[in-house]
Amino acid sequence: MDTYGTHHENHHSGSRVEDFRLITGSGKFAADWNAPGQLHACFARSDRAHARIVSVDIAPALAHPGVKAVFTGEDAVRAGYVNSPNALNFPGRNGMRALTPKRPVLAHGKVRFVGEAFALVVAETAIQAIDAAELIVADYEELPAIVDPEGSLAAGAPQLHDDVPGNLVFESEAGNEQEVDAAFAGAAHITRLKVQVSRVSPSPLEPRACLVTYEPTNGEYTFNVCMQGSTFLRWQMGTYTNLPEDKLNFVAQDVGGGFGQRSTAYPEYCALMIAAEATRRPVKWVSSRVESFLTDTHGRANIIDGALATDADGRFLAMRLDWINDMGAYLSPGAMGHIRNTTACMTGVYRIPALYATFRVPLTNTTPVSAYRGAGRPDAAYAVERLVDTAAAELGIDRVELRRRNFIPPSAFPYKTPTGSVYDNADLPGLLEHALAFADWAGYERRREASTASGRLRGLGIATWVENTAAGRAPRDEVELEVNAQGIVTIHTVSKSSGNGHETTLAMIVADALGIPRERAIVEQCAPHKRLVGNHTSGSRSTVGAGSACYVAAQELINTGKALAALAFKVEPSQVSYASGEFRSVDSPRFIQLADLAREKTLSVIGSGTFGSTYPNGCHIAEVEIDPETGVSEIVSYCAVDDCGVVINHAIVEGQMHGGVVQGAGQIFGEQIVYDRDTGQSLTASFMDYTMPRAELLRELRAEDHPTPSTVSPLGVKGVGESGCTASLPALANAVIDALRPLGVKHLDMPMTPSRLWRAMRMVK
Ligand code: MCN
Repeated sequence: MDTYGTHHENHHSGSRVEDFRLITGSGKFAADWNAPGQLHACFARSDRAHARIVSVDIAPALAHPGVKAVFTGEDAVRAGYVNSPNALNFPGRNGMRALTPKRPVLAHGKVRFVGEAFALVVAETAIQAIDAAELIVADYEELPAIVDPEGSLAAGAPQLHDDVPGNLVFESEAGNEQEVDAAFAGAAHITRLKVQVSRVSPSPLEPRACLVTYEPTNGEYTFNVCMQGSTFLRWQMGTYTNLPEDKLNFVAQDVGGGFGQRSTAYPEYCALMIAAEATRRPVKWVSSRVESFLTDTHGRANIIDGALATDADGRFLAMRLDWINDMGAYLSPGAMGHIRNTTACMTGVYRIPALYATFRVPLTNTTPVSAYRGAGRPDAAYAVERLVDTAAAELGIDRVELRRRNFIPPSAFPYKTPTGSVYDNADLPGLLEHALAFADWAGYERRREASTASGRLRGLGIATWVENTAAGRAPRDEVELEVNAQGIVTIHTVSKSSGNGHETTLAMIVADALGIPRERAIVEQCAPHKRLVGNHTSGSRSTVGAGSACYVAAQELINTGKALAALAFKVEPSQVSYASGEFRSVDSPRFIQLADLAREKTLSVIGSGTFGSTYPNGCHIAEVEIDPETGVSEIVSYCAVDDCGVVINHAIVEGQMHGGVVQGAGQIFGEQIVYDRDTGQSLTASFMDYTMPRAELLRELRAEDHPTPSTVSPLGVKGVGESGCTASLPALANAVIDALRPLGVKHLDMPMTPSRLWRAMRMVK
């Protein structure tokens, strides 16, 4: 019942149609695109965190062999490429509108973080461009830098932008303050916990790259770029450059990881446009890994001060969360998730009658922060689930029992949260029991004793979570189906895979709906000549949005086909039936195949719909062992039971979960971007210093489904692409703290590195 479709068992075999290409080195990534006559670009970047630019000497670079041109902030300002797009387009506290400081695509007047580009060199070869960029010297008047978001809000902090007083770009609130105050006043117990969700670098395998071609005859620009879809990028780039969106074309084939970081209109792309237009030559730029660390948007970077009020029986009465969302030196469109997504599910899977949250969004002299897989949801789940575990410890109530007591009951769905979200469907008590049995919760004590006997501390962690998926900026999702004379159905979608598996799953949805073999359905993503309305791939929305539109389009195709077949059969459309690629007349043996309808010209239909948000949820249970002598921890068991509604492809869903959980584990145990507090220099700008998770971090993930079909999608699907991150941050942190609690440790901030654990174990002794 929970498995999608029954027609083609090979769909569930685990292979993805894109995999052969990707694992045999036949993929085509952004840097693989070349255009005749192309120039190569390199950016000169700030080595100061905060400084006034007194002058920039480009003469030595211009004199360098092979250099064609050099551009600076003045060119960016002259082009008018200064309106960095922002998606915080809703009113904040007291009607406040987000302040969006200008960001010339090459820094002008001031630099505000280490790595900010202030000049662009284009040359005949990449090496010439790199060598010449090193010759560019900026004369700076250095200014004090602030890298700490709380410090940035303090009186007397260095000011980044003249038009952002107090470095505060936005302040907003959610919920009801009075209700919460009243509930806190009458509470039997109040649990307080302040947590940090560290700043991390999403680090896709493929470094950022872009080739821009300018066509002077019509003023159009074509970008070969790593992206998560063209519609969002086109809107952002149009805003940045003031150019009509129809002048901007995006072409990509394979994308080596997106994770939210490939959805942003980076200033570099617009600077390349200036160069391509000026030189009348295509311009190509491929970033280095150090540039990725310094200039690709970072993720998370939130500080959350929480309090949970309970009655004498441990029932949750109210929750208060105060958020500080560090956005780095400029506001990027991804900032929206940090407020919208966190608000959508802030009370988690619990019936908490009253909620009040405040957000302050400061700027700091650091790399801009944007969406990273989960985009606020892991942060919210982490804050809530750490609070719940802390409350259980303080109240002396078993943490499973405390959760069970406060779950939203199945009868309450669809459930409206205090912030107005409507959770479509979930079976939280059933999910919990499923996970407890799957992870052998009852047998834990034996395993802990065995660990103790071998001199290791063991911890058991649980997280029950829910997140919103499938919201989107576009008013609807459109998918076009084209049938050719061979009966091949091409699925045109504006959603774009960056590893998520669209070519397999969208084809499965259409093939299954049409009852044809999967091989006869082919996915074409972001075809430049198709200007369909729809959303890019983010917010774990492609299956709900594009996938549901695929289903609608297939129905549309069947209906159109029935009308055409009826004409041929000289009957009413209602007298035509359809199955497995064939239209039959009910009262004669005549039939027409799908391919026959496209003999003379391609048959095409558009399916569209606005489906809304769905709310996947789950229960993850992790066990860790910690070596008290070294502080090294090991994940010895990880069980995930999830409800992403109807599952289209189990292998992909499990892969998505695996990837997300490992990214969460990476953040809990090692990943963190660190800045020097005095100079604002990044101390983690390479994989020598930034601890990417290795395969050994999570040796095995055991996963099972506990589906409740979504009611917003005709397929019953919910998103899954980010759930692993949302679940694993709290599950793993709770496991580590559980191991250390007997020693008196109540909380530790991530990353829970060996040295931090080792020190914590000694401090409390
Ligand atoms: N799926 C399914 N059944 C469901 C739900 C999903 O079979 N009920 C399948 C889908 O069809 C799709 C995959 O699972 O192949 C993820 O689907 P979905 O949850 O709809 O998410 P998206 O396709 O929109 O992917 C976006 C999501 C996000 S927001 C980030 S960030 C992320 C992620 O996916 N970035 C990724 N997973 C990633 N995986 C890889 N390899 N690379 C990234 O950059």
